[in-house]
Amino acid sequence: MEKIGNVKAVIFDLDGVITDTSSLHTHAWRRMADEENIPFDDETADKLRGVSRRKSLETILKDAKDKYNFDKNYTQEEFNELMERKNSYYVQSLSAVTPENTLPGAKELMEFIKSRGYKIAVGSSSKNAETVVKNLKIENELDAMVNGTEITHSKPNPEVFQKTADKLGLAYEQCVVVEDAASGVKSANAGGMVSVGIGPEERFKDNHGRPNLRFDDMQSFNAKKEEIF
Ligand code: B16
Ligand code: MG
Repeated sequence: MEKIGNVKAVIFDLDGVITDTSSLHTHAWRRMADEENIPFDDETADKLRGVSRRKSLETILKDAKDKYNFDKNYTQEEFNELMERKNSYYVQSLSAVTPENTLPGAKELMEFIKSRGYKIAVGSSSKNAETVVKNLKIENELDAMVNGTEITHSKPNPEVFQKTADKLGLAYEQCVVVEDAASGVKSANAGGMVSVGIGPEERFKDNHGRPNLRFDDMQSFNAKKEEIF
């Protein structure tokens, strides 16, 4: 495996890369959807990786209509209440997140990358990213972080990662982005960064979402660290 070029920092996505809060997002959406009798299947859940809260609910309702003829129209106020309800369930579940909840290989990989002199950062679409990072007790390890409250355009727009590179004081091509979402890999590619996709090959089959490197999970990425960094 080739070394990763002339890069100076690694920007990690949070949900699905450092920790498995993506399953907590899914549980929270499912709880709200069940209460509302909105059909919500696993294929739709997978599309929500890296996608903003608003865009996630739009996707759930569109899929429910297209796949299951669910045809209820919500007012803007009702739509907002559904988003808030999901968020309250998600925030409740975050109290159970501890340092034990880092994905296998993630902490070791971050420590190794730091020890090799690279900067490390987090770029997340989540407005709750600070709470997650605090609960995982990794905030002191990070050289920079950008969360969902600091961006106007969510992934696949490159804003989140470009802002992170700006905070690090680095050019975009000096940064590697590690992402579990197709939308996040697109965002890194569009931003001129090196992209690493975490997840099955089928997830990244769309041309713009094709990562420079791909691993099935963080443990496999960690196993190759000495060859790459
Ligand atoms: P919130 P990431 C993303 O985080 C999640 O993957 C996505 O499922 C979620 O909808 C989004 O954050 C917004 O989260 O509702 O907490 O603002 O993968 O970019 O770290
Ligand atoms: Mg993610």
